[in-house]
Amino acid sequence: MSAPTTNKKLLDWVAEITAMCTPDQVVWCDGSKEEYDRLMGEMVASGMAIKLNEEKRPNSYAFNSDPSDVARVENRTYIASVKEEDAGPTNNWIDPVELKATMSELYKGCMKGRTMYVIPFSMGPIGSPIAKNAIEISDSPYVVVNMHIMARVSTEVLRLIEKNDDFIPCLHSVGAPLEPGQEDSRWPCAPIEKKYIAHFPEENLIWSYGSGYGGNALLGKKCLALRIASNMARHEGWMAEHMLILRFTSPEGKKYHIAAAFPSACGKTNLAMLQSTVPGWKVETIGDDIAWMKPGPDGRLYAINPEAGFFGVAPGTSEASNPMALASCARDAIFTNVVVTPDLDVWWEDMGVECEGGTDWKNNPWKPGMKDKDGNKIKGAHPNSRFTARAELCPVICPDWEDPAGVPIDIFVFGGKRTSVMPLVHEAFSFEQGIYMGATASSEPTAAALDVGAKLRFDPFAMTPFIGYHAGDYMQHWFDMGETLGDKAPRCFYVNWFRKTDDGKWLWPGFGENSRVLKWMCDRVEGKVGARETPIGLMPIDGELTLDGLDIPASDWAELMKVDAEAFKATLADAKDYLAKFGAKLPAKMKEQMAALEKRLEA
Ligand code: OXD
Ligand code: MN
Repeated sequence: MSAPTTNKKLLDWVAEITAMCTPDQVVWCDGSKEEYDRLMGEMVASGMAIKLNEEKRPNSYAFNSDPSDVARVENRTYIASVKEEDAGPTNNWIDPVELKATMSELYKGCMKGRTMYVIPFSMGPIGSPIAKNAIEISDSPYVVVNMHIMARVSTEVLRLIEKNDDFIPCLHSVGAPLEPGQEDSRWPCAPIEKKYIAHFPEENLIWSYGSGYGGNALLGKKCLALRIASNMARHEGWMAEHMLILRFTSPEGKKYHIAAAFPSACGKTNLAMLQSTVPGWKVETIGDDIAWMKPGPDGRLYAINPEAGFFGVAPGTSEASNPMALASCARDAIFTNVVVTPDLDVWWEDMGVECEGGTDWKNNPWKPGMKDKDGNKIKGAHPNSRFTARAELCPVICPDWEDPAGVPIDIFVFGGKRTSVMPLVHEAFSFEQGIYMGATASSEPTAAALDVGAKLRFDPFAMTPFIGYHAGDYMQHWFDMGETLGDKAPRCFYVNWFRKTDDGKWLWPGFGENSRVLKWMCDRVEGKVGARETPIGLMPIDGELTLDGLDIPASDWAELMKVDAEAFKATLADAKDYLAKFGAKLPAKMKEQMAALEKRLEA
């Protein structure tokens, strides 16, 4: 196939990788439907993909991964900056020369017997001033079809690369060369000790080897849009964050844009697609995972969703928890590691519908309630099984979610999962205190008995595995952005949907009712409601966060809004311990925030 571009930099790179990886053939992708259908047809024929029931799940396919290749591999993920101190304490580091030598050995001949796909893609609407052009080279047709949904794959990107002579190179191989006559496995991949997810921040280069799953292989997502982009953003004066973006519109038509960061398992996708219970107010989704934000000409912060699809966790997604996510994958979707039912539809745990059985994620016959030899229940779907769904199919997608200029962010929300201590909502006194809130976002260790008494798990800005440089410098970048934005900076709030009574009952109904909390935030921005000052921040005045129609006893509300200074002192002590690991790179402003909080808690 002749190359559909004249860009020398790109042609040279493709030639270099072809010579190193020695694929049987090179295919340049164009992102067309014809390409998608052809690759899916080939994967169905090879047994890698299952075509689902056209009536029930039109144009959709299911895949099962190798049981060893089911999630992001953080302990095999590297930031290979020239200096170790630039990777910081939250990243694994290897010297880039050494890592390139190791990986070049692995890449040598690694695509033998396979096709090498060259995938031109844009993160963000093609041509947007906030978007980035990139090329992923991959020997996985599964990666190509997923990239069709998750990014904008198009030959238009080649035209932009020709114009700007600039792209981010992303190299991926499943790391499983085929000898002549050797039968392929259903899901080729390399053993864990040969997997590498490598980032070279000084070169804006990504090299991934050995895994075909999710963020390890769809390199536009975590590798480019977060790790590499966060590093580019700090040098270029913008922000790449692990945040959902939503629009919340009042009955009068006033639009508020909210970006929110939560660690995993805190309902980020659910909040992005929330069905508001506040009369007349509606939520529209702009993104469910990543926000790229740049100051606009008016000095406000404008956000785009760099992705084009959702790579959502399937288990727990139901009509009750997130009907909009279910609707997004009603057709044209890819499912990985779920149950395939005898009528060729999909099922997963907590989908809210009965299942008589089918083929489980390990490709074995499966029935609900089945137990393994030790008496443990066998799950049909892997807990990290996923749907890949086109954002445009989400019934509540915002009509201008692809506006290249982005949307102006009014509100930042941070949060974590705490069954005690942290109230339902509080607002920062200032943007700088908001940064402290984001930097100390934390969850309790899981309820396992072994964890009782263990310290909080901190996940600053839900970015721990995704900051592509030193996390102390990353916090400083937040303060620098605060200075740039001045009084145009978004207002900052911290929420906790997960408070429980001493006897284990949820204090807050959550889900759609969370819209009441969002409405209070918008009322604060609008200056429509006051707030009471507490040592930790500003909190709702009783009656101003509407509870109409909810059956919440006054005592539960008091508990949800309680600020226990002693308990907060313990949380602050944990935060100090955690932040100590950033050493000299911990911003002075962070220390100021801690000292000020300590003083308010003592008062
Ligand atoms: C994701 C994650 O898959 O954050 O989005 O792990
Ligand atoms: Mn994520």
